Amino acid sequence: SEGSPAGKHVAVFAFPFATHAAPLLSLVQRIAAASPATAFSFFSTEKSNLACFPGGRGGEGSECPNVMAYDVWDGAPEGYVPSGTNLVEAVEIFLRAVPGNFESVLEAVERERGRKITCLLTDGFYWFAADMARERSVPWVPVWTASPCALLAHMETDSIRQIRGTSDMTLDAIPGLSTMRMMDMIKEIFDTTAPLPTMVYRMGQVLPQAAAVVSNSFGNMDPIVERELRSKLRRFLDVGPFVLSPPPPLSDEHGCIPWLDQQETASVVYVSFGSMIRPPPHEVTALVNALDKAASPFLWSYRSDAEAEVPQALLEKAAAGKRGKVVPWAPQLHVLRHRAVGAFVTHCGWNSVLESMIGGVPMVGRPFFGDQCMNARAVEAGWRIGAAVEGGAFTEEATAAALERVLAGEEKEGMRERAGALKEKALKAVEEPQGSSTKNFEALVEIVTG
Ligand code: U2F
Repeated sequence: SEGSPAGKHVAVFAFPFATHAAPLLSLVQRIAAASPATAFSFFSTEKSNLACFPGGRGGEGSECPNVMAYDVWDGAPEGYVPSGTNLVEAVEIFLRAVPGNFESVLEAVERERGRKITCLLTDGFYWFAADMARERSVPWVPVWTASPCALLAHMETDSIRQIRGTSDMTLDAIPGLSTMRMMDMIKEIFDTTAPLPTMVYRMGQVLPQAAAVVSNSFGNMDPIVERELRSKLRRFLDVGPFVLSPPPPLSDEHGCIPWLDQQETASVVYVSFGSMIRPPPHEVTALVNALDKAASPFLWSYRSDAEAEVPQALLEKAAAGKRGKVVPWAPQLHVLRHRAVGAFVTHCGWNSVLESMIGGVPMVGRPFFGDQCMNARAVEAGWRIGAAVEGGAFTEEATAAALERVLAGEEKEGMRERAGALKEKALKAVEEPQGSSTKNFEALVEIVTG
């Protein structure tokens, strides 16, 4: 046990899928560094903890000695073999085990560390933490990892469900979402039965009980959305972009940066679809042809696996004329901050959108699921720092048109200027002592450890 039972003890509940646990842990490590006397217990599944804590379990001798990792059950019955890459199935199995899996380990950890918990810091999804925190009379602080406009949509689900209209009708009646069309809404909002949609619905209902909701965004990024969230939540603390505090060290095993060094300023199209998505082959072909037509050099982070090799056409085009480079993984933040990059073809995952803003790079959006459609719409019609591919999928014509708008058309200068302005705002928010993210982080540390 770690001495004084009066000492502070923060329990952290991670969501062990997609890009959720790692950003939460990096935030926790920052809070832990600011409050060395507070104990932090980080709960996730064994698989997720192995990825997050490559050097062991944290604790004594690690970078953050006051953060320790603990495994919770992933919900899979003994001998269960996951059916390949079906993420939804794994999530649904996990959701059947909450909150019991967290509760049982939490009680054991409180005994082991000799301290009752004094705060519950969780992934934003975990609606059940509202009750757990109330029963223990401790503050609940959920962390939202996607876009603020998606968070607002979850909180406005009841109103959105009542709207009747065509798919291209805008949500004028809902402040903060008036540039969004019905077709941009997160599909889960309209599903009242499946486990994931049920989870985000409950979340939207209980978030107003939280002591504060933390967001991976920065002040004045989306003023009306922020105003609405402030009016609905007890505290809305935007402390992002998380990735700038501190920025990751450059690791460039495929030589992306030296290759970019040889390219002209704002000439290269960077292509990536995040950590989970691989567009279907016919869309890859359409994008390859559109890039060819634009005659732009390109850097493509192509996720392939045993079933889907990198398409031959892509490799040939890349080799011909040395105009393209295809890599399995790129140091994305550093790539987007490189002067040679002129556009980003993206699925509009929230981290990618933020990183593009940090680089001041306009986007071509091809969203796939979840919050991505809202993000793509905000990029095109809200911030006006990019173009969505018409029709919602890569065809040669629609992709060439979107690339043209971003790289050569008359809107190009305006897009670059607005992207540059957002970049300045993001950097000021985190880098300056009076920046909004700096101040909000101080407030967060006080709520969590004070
Ligand atoms: C889910 O998003 P993803 O994880 O699929 O995509 P992003 O939010 O854009 O995050 C991808 C991260 O991976 C990094 C990149 C981002 O930080 O810099 N990366 C890289 O470093 N190198 C590469 O070659 C490719 C990617 C979900 F699908 C979204 O809808 C949500 O918005 C998001 C946040 O909850 O999670």
